[in-house]
Amino acid sequence: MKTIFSQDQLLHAPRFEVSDGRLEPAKEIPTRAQMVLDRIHAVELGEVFEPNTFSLEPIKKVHDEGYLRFLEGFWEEWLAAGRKEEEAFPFVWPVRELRNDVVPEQIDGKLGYYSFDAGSPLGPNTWKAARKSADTALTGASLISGGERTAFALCRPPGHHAHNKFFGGYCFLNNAAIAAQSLLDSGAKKVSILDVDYHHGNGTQALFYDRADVQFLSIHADPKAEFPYFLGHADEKGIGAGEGFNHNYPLPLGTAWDTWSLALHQSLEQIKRYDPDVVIISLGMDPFEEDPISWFKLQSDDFLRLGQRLAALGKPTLFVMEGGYAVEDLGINCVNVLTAFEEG
Ligand code: Q9C
Ligand code: ZN
Repeated sequence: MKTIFSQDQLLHAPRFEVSDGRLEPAKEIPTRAQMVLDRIHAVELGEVFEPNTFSLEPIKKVHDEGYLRFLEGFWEEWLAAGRKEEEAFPFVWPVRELRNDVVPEQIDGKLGYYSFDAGSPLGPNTWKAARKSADTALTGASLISGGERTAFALCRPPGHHAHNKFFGGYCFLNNAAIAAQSLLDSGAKKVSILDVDYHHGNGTQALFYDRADVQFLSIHADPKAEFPYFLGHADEKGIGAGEGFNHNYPLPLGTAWDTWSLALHQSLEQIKRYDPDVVIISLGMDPFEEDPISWFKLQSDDFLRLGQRLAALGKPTLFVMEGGYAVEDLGINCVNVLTAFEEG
């Protein structure tokens, strides 16, 4: 299997995150990608190559232009405002009765307007890394459009929590959504996105919620108990033309393969019914039992089973990396999915 990755994706290197009511060491760190790369080389999964450089056009199909301009110019603006901190945290948001139709002019106002949490600091190279991560996804999509059965976009920073105009959950650009849109623009009529990250893919869901050309399915920790808390319930089915094309499988904390795989089975049945031209897997490795911030109980061998089941769909499949924070095992688990898929 071909892997796409750029060293520029390592340039986003947050030190801290606000989580669980306090400042904690950042979890979404460059080592994650390095561990996956090391394993890819160790098992000789296949060639690893640089993403192509794309214009902003395919990214603008998914993200608001003002949002993209904000991300691109943020660090300069931060310094111009006299800030000396090495990374920037939002701390005020336009929730409920507050207005979200006027973009603030001041830097902290903008930060809050364009985000939904304080877990995803912006640093000097966040834009550069996020842009490369999106290019990695776009290159993966172009391989599939060009006739490859599969490809692995080693995206980092991840993407599935990012909405049209706000970042959060370590995500800035929604790589899987950008890839899906680009596949549609290259001739695919229907794309399914199956999100197996431990956290609900709120951004991806929202981006395609009113559309029938992208089916979204997510197996994740019940948002009543887990981040992102405010989206991902079972009754979210899509709206308008998108009604019936969104499927959430919220599961209790502590879920192991027996129950998790039932949700997987249901997702795969829905995908078969939809009969997409391409499947995108939002590949979060945080359902793993030793993940430090997650509470599912999948084991390393279960990721082989996941790869086999995905292969059985028999569809062109693009893997897009999302979360997964048990860095020691991240490479093994991730590459388990990919090797089992290839052999399946
Ligand atoms: N105790 C991804 O996996 N922290 N993002 C939640 C809850 C944020 C995860 C803390 C988790 C974001 C891509
Ligand atoms: Zn996650």
